[in-house]
Amino acid sequence: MEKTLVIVKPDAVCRGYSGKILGILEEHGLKLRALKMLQLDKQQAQGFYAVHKERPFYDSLTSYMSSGPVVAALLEGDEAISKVRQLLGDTDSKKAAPGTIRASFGQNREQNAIHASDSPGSAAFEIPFLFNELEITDYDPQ
Ligand code: FUP
Repeated sequence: MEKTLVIVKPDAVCRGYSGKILGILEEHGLKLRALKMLQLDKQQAQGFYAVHKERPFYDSLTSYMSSGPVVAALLEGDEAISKVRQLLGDTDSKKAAPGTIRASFGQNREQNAIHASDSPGSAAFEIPFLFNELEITDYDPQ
């Protein structure tokens, strides 16, 4: 079983889509292991997206990600990383295939409703960035 980190971004939280988005992920067999709502400050957003620090969109992205509340979730499942990325759709919500989460709930390339780890390496960085061991549960799915 693989773990992945998703963040429902401020645009989707503020428009009331957090529950719907988490519901879609659960319906597709992803098991919720940890969940929390928080607001990142600019420095925390910069740390989370440090991999993009040389990119032209870094300042705007990290300002946006610290502009409002987010919902972070640790999900587990068979091939969870690629499965969730498929459910997300293209980075740019306007180009994402109909039915994908970003097409349904996002608005553009930056305000694209949801982040998800894109590799085992990024999941290994992102999960402990947002959750400590006490916040991660385990249970048998019914
Ligand atoms: P993704 O893995 O689909 O989230 O996309 P990327 O890793 O390419 O980009 C990271 C974040 O930067 C995305 F959520 C969207 C944002 N971004 C921009 O705001 N502008 C760009 O030109 C490219 C990405």
